[in-house]
Amino acid sequence: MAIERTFSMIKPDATKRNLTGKITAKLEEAGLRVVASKRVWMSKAQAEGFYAVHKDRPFFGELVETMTSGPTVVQVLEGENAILKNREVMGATNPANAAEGTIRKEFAVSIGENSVHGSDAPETAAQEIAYWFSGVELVG
Ligand code: DAT
Ligand code: MG
Repeated sequence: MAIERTFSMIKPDATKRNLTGKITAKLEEAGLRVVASKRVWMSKAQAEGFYAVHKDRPFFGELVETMTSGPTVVQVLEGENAILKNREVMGATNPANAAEGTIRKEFAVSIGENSVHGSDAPETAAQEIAYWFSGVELVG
């Protein structure tokens, strides 16, 4: 399996509870390397643009409100099979369905406040990395 890069975000519900270090440790323990990281308090326009794929979903307003309610930490992760590996470490979208040992099982509050985001495919990973980072910010 090739070395991949994926986009990860530690959401406001988690930064507010000071969980950035614990969540990053879980990603690193899974073999993912943080090659870029910064703290961003998203504007409404940035959140709407980032989650544009969900704009017609009933939860979109709540999603944008939640994502702009505090700082996030946006990261690029690198490793073998990084996209799938990150999704595995994150756990299911709804923490009630998340497997033991996953970030969402351990830390998420609800389906809307589920602590982390992770790209779901190579195309979205490339788009999401480019949305938040320029090439010179990626330090492998
Ligand atoms: P994931 O974050 O696991 O990729 P997704 O892409 O389906 O999940 O949805 C994006 C985010 O939108 C999700 O992390 C939390 C929010 N969300 C999804 N379904 C929701 C729902 N039924 N109610 C409230 N928020 C929801
Ligand atoms: Mg998604």
